Amino acid sequence: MSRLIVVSNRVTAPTNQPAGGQGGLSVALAEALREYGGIWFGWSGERTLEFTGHIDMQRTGGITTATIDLEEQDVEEYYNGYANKTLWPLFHYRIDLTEYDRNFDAGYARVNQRFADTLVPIIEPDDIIWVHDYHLIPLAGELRKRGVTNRIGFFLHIPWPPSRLLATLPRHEALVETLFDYDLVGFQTTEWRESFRDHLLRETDAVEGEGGSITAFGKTIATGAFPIGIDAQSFMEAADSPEALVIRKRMAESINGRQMIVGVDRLDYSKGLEERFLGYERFLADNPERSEEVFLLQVAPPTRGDIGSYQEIRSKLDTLSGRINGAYAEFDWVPIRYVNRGYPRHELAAIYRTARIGLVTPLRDGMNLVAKEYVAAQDPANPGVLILSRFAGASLQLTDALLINPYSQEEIADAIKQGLDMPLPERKRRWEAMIDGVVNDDVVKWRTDFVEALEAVPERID
Ligand code: GDG
Repeated sequence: MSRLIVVSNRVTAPTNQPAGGQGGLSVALAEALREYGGIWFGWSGERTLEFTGHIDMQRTGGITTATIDLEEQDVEEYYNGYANKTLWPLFHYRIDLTEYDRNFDAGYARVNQRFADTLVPIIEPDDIIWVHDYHLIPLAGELRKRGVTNRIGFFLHIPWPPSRLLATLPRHEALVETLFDYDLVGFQTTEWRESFRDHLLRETDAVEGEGGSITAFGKTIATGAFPIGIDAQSFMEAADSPEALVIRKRMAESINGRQMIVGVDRLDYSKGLEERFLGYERFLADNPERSEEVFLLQVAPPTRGDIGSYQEIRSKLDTLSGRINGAYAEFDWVPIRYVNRGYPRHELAAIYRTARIGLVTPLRDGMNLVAKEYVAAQDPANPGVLILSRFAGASLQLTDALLINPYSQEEIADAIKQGLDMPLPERKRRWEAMIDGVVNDDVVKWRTDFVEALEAVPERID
């Protein structure tokens, strides 16, 4: 049987602690890696003065991780630069925030070469390699240059942008072409896959074949949509765990009979937090007689704090939450509880369970796992209401949520009102229509479907 090698920017292997703050992704990948006797390869998160190429191999939580340190300049140009100042905003349709800088290109290419140089000696002939996300698009090309003929798959966790936006990226042709060094390129939804295909049909002489295959640049690759899911079972159990019950009791006391609306997001401009606060303010302004019945708990742990656009959104939200609270609060009530830190997963599950409304309003999102976690954490006898942006990949699956356009404050405000007033039978009907998908299309199914599709790709002939 072949081994699986997973490659991602950061390695987030599960620890041995059972109640750790682990994400579903790392748990699901770790499980696959254990089954396949595989390795998880990536950046350690550590910075060194000079790149050494030393690989730190460890057995953690039953799997093998292989990590390398990067130079300060690598982190600046590759991670903070090309990945998060160029590709992330561009792929989330924010060309206003996209920085185009040749030094970033150089750093991105260099780090992908470094990944390839250090990975090649570890690869055995039968291994299959699964590369994750926008940080590592050129990795297959670099591996091919070094003679690697193994099967290599790529999964993009974020959207694929419209062709006209991608065309603003200098040397986008080379970035797209290098995806043809993979055997399989997977997207979260058919929408992003079609966007990729449309770009190829517009800009190249690509031909679409059977079952999602595309031929261009003299090579044929398989493509497909593989919607990522959550570890639903363990999330449902987390919401009912004794630790969660303690939190739920504490929350119930603090809520004091009010209805809670919850948002949980990394503090990222793609998540539509500003629009969410403004939409909620509109609800307060439109419904003064109701406003003290509710409050919004927004959990937003900061990320990518070295980057200017992240510092700006953080300071905007500080100002906005302060202004709204200043304008509407009473001596015994504040409309927004805004928290800039993360919670352990079981506490998060307890928070979702307690919230009458899950408010998920990204301006653009590859999938959005918070929406699925909110659904999984609900009490079947008394489920809450999910309000979900049409521009999240998850909206293609969670069609029984209240789907809104996050750019419209009115739509957010109206949906909040509708969610608060929604009778129990309708809440149950909508929740029941969503929960089966969340449970069945879980993170294990995503991983199995991808790996099976990669194994099924015919041998390359180039
Ligand atoms: C990218 C794509 C795609 C958040 N706050 C806390 C916390 N979280 C966890 C959530 C959820 C995860 O982080 C966030 O996942 P999302 O999917 O919502 O968004 P991104 O981080 O942008 O993820 C996205 C995803 O990749 C997977 O492919 O869905 O579209 O952008 O699991 O629960 N977890 C804990 N405490 C927090 O305070 N423990």
